[in-house]
Amino acid sequence: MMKKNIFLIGAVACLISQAGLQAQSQKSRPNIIYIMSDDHAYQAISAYGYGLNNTPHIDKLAEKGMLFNRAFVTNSICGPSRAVMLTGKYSHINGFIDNHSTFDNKQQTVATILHNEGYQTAVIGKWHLISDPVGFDYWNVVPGQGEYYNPDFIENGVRKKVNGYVTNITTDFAINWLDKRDKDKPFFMVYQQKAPHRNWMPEEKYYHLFDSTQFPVPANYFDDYKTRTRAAYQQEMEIATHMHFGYDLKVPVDSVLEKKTGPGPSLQGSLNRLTPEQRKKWDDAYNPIIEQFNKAHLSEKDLAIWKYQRYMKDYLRCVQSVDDNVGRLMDYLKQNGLEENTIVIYTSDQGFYLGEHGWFDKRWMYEESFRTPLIIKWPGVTNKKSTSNQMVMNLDFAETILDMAGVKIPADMQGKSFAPVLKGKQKGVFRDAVYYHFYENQEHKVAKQIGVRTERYKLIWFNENNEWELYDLEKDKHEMNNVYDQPAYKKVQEMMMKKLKEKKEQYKDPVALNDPSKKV
Ligand code: SGN
Ligand code: CA
Repeated sequence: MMKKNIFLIGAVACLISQAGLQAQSQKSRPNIIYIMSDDHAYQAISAYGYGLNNTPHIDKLAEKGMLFNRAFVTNSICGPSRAVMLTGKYSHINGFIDNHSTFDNKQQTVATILHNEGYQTAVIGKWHLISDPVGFDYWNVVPGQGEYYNPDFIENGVRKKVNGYVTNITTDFAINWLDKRDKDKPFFMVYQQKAPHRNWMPEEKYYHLFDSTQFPVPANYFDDYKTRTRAAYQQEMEIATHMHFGYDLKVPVDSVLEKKTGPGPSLQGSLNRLTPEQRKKWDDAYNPIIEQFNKAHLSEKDLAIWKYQRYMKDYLRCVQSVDDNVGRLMDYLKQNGLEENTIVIYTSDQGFYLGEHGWFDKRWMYEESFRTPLIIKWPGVTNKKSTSNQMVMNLDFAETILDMAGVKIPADMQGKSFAPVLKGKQKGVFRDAVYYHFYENQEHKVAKQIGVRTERYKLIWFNENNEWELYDLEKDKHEMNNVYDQPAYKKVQEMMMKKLKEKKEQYKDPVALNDPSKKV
């Protein structure tokens, strides 16, 4: 009897301590906030050192963590990038190849895995994958691209209009969810801003930020695309030629000027969402700009520069609200004792052109759109103020997140965890080359392209045109001089061709690589 009792007491004690251990390990598992803004160029984060604007809150993440100088996307456009991040698989495997695809939401994602592992999961803000989010306990997303003012949100399937400015509202929802969550479980929150995506409608309080700023015009703003292939001449993403006066620049003009660019999409739909009070403030801010413009009668070159300045002001004003809201979210963590056990990742769905090559938008394998900002704060693990030049990809995000959460990475994911880089324990090169495949030649007429980048070189095949470009990034970091077929680069070209084939095979891309000697 005595023996039996001791046994029972022992068994109960053991169960209690096991439960205790489990609870403890649940608690000690890190929370993860994945922040992804839409079209946020690394040039527009002050921690990257371009001197265009000040983003103190995003910079603070870099001060407390690691900033990546070479983070790349596999396919530089919204939906595809999001699908890659969720699945850890290239577009040809996860099935979401361009913005016209629909995400197969029955497939494995980082969210479903973490959810099954006991994490509370939420996605808030931009989604853009067409099918409903799966794997999230809570979702509250904007339909499609979303609107800046008084936007619609779909909360767990129910659509409603919410008053206010989208960047702030997204954060309100995020904080609200954090507040109401089950505090005994770790959380994974995907917080995705619509800003600073086109049509760049700033928040009222920033209507006059940068009023007196003249942004430096990039040295290759008037790029003539000499040495480049047909793709560079076919695109429709030049600030000077393809931006629309009313829609993009907020200055509706007379027919003569608009004839050149076409009237473009209307801003009216977005303006109609404004309340009379909001509309008055908008008009008070933009009418003087319209008046000044109409008086100025700018020459063609001055007009191109004026457009650049106009674009930069509104784009960077939208970024300012993004930064403020990163600050709000970080304040919440601090005030609620979550700062030390929450990993914060800041990134964008791709990079963006701020006038380089004369462009806005993304899509190309050139650095500005191929690269994306990436800053990770992993308290107690990542050294403060550290930077990394290792080549990492959005293909690695799911794997890295799982690794940081202490969860096994499924073998069918195609990237790899760069946690060793974050821990300062990476020995040697993390990855020798990055493989790229862009499929969508529609809006902005950017040719389809496939390519590979190593530490020093980049080879791009424009598959529809069957034309090639090769860059020596050490000598030509702005990719102005295509050296493909130049005798001095014969060996490099061969090496890069081999690399392209190797990577295409490694990632099981079914595309057939054509014979480079055959011109279309
Ligand atoms: C919209 C924009 C394009 C932009 C795509 C894709 N046009 O269609 O300029 O390239 O989104 O952006 S707009 O007239 O609707 O503003 S993405 O970030 O969603 O991929
Ligand atoms: Ca985007």
